[in-house]
Amino acid sequence: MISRIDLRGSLPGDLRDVLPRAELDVEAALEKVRPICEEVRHRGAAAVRELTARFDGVEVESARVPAEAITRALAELDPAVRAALEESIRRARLVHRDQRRTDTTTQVVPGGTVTERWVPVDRVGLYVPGGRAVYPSSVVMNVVPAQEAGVGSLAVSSPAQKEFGGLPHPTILAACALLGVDEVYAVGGAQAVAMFAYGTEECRPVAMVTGPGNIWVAAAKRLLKGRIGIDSEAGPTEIAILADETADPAHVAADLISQAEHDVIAAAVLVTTSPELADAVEKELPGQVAATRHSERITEALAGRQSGIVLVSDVEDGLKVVDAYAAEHLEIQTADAAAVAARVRNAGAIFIGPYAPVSLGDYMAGSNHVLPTGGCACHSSGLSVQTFLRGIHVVDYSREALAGAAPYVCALADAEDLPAHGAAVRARFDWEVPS
Ligand code: HSO
Ligand code: ZN
Repeated sequence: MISRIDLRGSLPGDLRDVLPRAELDVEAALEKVRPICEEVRHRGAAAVRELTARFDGVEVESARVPAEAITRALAELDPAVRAALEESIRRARLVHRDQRRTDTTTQVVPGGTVTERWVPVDRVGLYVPGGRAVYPSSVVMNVVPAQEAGVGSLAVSSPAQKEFGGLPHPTILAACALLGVDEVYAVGGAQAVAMFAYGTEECRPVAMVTGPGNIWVAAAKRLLKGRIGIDSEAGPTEIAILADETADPAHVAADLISQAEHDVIAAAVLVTTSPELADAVEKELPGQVAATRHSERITEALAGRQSGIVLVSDVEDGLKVVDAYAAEHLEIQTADAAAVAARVRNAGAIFIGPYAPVSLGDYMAGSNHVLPTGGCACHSSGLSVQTFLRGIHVVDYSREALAGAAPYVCALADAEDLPAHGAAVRARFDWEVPS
């Protein structure tokens, strides 16, 4: 059901070559997505409507979801789901509120200061997928940091669903209502990203698009990046678990299965120092998989070459392996888990010990579940308030402070053969500053 890689003994030079990982070829989708974006750019709302009819099989008069539909979706939401979403929002707000930045002012020299002023992005478009994966929790995880950052204008777009009369999925609408988002569009795929980037008669252009999506959405974001800011590209979800003999195999198996549930290309990787645990987890998997609803999808994900059990000699080597893998989610289920976790360098999020499964983080820990995948955790972080802020450097120098800097500016400008740079400084002193 799941393959094994034995790395006991010495570790290979480049661990990334031997570790399981799926690849998503976004590049190949770019050419298909380009004409779609061009259509929206040149023909606006009419093109969006036609593309919705073509790709989603729904004729809609307007892409904008009426306010009554959003209110109705909330009124009809299952009370248990409503309570859970409210609690998820509350916890996420607590964490993200604490991420707010305060401006810093540094006095570089007397009379010369640099302030870093944090300014939220003015307007953000959030894409919410609507196919097999309808995740109101992802609406929470995108909207909360944007709101806590102070983003003034937030629009959501999610595919028009035939079975819901051309509206996005009602749980998505209800989540928007709970979060106070009233600008929602029933548009999916690349055309949604293009609508946000270029704007249409119905939707003002945004400065930034975030949110997960399929390969077409990822390709459109890559194509339009620069015109708009984007979050990092979301690939298939991943869980890595670093465990020793103290871990409970039933928990380890359940956690691997929980993320394999997302997709046939989701990755579940166990890195363990204990062959006995590896055996026990392998024994657990079939029964647990058989007992769950999406067993087919999970079986394919676990059997895929992106998943596996990696045996290592000790926790030291285990840390090297998980750092090389740089998982989106990393659970540490070892003795002294907090101390081991503190030594991890690369992971989107770390879950410590037996009572912090990834599914807690998916919904209710307060942490964000939009995290770097595909090894990007070695250079990027998950979504946070910071994602929606820009740090503007504000430079304030007096005449005296500039006079002190002038010779240095001139020397470096000359060294770079840019004498006009130096001249711009000297002009302020009637050439009294020596060059
Ligand atoms: N594990 C996913 C997020 C999610 N799980 C949404 C359930 N719903 C990526 O972090
Ligand atoms: Zn999940």
